[in-house]
Amino acid sequence: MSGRLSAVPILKKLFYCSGLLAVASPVSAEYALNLPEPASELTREVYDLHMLTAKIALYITLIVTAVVFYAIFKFRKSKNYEPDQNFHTGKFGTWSWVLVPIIVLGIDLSISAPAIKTLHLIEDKTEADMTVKVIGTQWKWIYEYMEDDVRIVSSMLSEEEAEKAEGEGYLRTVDNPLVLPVGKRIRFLHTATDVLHAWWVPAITVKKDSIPGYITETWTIIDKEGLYHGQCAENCGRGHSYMPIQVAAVSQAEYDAWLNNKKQEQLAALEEASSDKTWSKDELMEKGEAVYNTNCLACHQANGAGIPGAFPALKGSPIAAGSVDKHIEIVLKGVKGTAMAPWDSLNDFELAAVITYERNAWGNDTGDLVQPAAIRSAR
Ligand code: HEC
Ligand SMILES: [Cu+2]
Repeated sequence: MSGRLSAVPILKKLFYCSGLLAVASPVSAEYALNLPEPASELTREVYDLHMLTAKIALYITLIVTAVVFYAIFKFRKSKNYEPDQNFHTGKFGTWSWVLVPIIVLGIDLSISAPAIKTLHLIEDKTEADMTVKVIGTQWKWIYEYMEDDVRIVSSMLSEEEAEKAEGEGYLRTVDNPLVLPVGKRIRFLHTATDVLHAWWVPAITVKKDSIPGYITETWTIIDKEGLYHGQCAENCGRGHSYMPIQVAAVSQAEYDAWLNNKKQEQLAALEEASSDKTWSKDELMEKGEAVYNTNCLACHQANGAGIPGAFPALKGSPIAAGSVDKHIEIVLKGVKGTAMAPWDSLNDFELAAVITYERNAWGNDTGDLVQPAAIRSAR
């Protein structure tokens, strides 16, 4: 082994570490040394404030370090330096007690003046062009476009899906990004269904906690098209690190087309769900698996085995492989006081499908098919 350390791998590691600190991602080199580039007036203010304080802190560190090293060198013991016991009574000694606090206060004020301006901007309640309700829920995001009655669920892609999806990779990619138009004033209303979450997309807006039962508010006007990334920023349980955020900022025309498309899709899904059609086993199982993967997998796991002590197994469960009525009831109404929430926001078809799936997957070979009509009458 050579005794010399090669500097390159170490520098590389340091480089990645600084990137990790900045946005928890070693993959995007453009973020590696600083916060993400701001894409709105608001975040530019926050960014500038960060740069200002970082610069001031850097200068102070350099000055203090220089003084310390100078003192260590100049007044070292080998020179027989005699400490001045009356420093505090001299002119410089006396005035330094006044001057130092004045300098510190001056620095504080020169930071607080722009900070107050930024805080005012953050709390600016000018009327918005559109409102998006952002709901944190274990462990995904739900977005409701308040004016348009459009609702999307945004879940992280699994490792193999993310590899196929091309782009940002595992832990950074979701199935449905939040699509927003550029140049419009957007109001975000934050809330949560279970525990504290925090919707944090540093390039476009500030971070605010999502609190169950409360509404908090942020806003932005995005000024550049692009794909912006974020993360849940409030430790919300074991799936906390699996709540990435993707925001796709697009032109107004693209946004309108997307919204229209979504509306039609939702209308079609609603029609499908409320039709009296009898579905085949294959159709129910296919839809059921998709509904399960988006909504239930985080707790009951892909193999239906749950997590012992926290989330019950559905494979061989006395309910999922037992009485159909009991199964429908527990999924529709949830179990009070546990993490099992009511799933009545899913439509009849989705519920029928996921219940059929649970009753026939992982060796639960009940052969039962549940049709949307059964869900409708149980609601
Ligand atoms: C946040 C975690 C979580 C999610 C997500 C979740 N469940 Fe549950 N589920 C639980 C817990 C906890 C229980 C046990 C409740 C109790 O104590 O009776 C449970 C119980 C059940 C049971 C009864 C099993 C038994 O043997 O007691 C069924 C069936 C079930 N869930 C279906 C679903 C379906 C369908 C979905 C998705 C639409 C889902 N769950 C999503 C946490 C979850
Ligand atoms: Cu969270």
